Amino acid sequence: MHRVIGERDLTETRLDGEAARTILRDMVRARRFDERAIALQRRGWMSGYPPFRGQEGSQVGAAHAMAEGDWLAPTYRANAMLLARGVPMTDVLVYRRGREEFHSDHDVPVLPGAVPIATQIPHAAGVGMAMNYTGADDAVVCYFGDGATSEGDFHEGLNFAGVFDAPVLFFCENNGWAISVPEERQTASESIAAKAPAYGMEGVQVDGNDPFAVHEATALSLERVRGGEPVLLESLTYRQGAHTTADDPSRYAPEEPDLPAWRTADPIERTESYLVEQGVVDDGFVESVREDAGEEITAAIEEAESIPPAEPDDVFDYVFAETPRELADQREWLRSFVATHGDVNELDY
Ligand SMILES: Cc1ncc(C[n+]2csc(CCOP(=O)(O)OP(=O)(O)O)c2C)c(N)n1
Ligand SMILES: [Mg+2]
Repeated sequence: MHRVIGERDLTETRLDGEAARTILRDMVRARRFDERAIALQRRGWMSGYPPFRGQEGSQVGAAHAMAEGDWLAPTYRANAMLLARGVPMTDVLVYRRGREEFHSDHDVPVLPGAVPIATQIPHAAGVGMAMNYTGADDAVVCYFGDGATSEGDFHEGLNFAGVFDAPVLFFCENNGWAISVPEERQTASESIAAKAPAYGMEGVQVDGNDPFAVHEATALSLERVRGGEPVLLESLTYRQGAHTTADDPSRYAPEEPDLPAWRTADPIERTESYLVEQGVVDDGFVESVREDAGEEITAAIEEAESIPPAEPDDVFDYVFAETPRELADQREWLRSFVATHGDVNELDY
């Protein structure tokens, strides 16, 4: 029913030393971004941030297996994928500060990160169906978490994609948690990949902390997808940090999770030691990438600070063509709040 692609020797993949170095570089770059973003949130620079620490191998490995024209339908957690695809750091930061549009004019095909869980899954099926109508040879990678598989949208999206042969890779990053709900409470299925045959698809599991295995599994799946056969790929990894900066996992997550070590081990340390052993990188590689990434982030923060923050009124736009009465009333209320308090951040949620 499903294959497990475990620890991959580079020789078993289509990657050469240069490609492997790029993957490790993007993992380290993403980690540095994540660390700085958390620090920025702590000093009130943005209202909330969802860290992806521990998931870099899974996200970067998958991103590098995509072709240039492939669409990504991400969530709030997929920022390492966005960065590895080529979205500038400034754009990710500006989005986190409330602006819905990208600031730069990059041409990476990516939908806005979905915060309502699983809503991007039927969207991705629709994008894939549109590709079939236009005859495009592109594919869609739909990223979602383990928790999203309990939503009706998961069923609807996979069902449509299966019936209409939409070129979509359903990339489920199983990080062990949906906020405080552990994966064993998420489903009674033997795995998430095991659900695939119910939609007429192949289901695949991959060791999500091995970026080369993820790259290989994603590349193989995308070949099938481009032939009109959607795939459900489950990447097994672990959320090392909090759900968001508003969460305290010490209240529910055990210090020693009851999962195999390969699930919870650090993907960067593992990849670095493997590549050092293979003679593909030297000892100083990670440190020098960290330094460069630090400079890149500092410049991105400066640029983001020069962009005007979102207007509170923005949250009322873009949903309805004509604003309904209740929403108009709420907008009036918010406008008068801002007029008297000077700042929306004074709101007590
Ligand atoms: C429709 C909907 N219901 C509930 C929530 C609240 N919520 C935010 S994140 C989350 C858990 C999602 O878990 P998972 O899909 O595993 O993604 P992860 O956060 O682990 O990346 C929930 C329930 C939401 N955002 N949208
Ligand atoms: Mg999860």
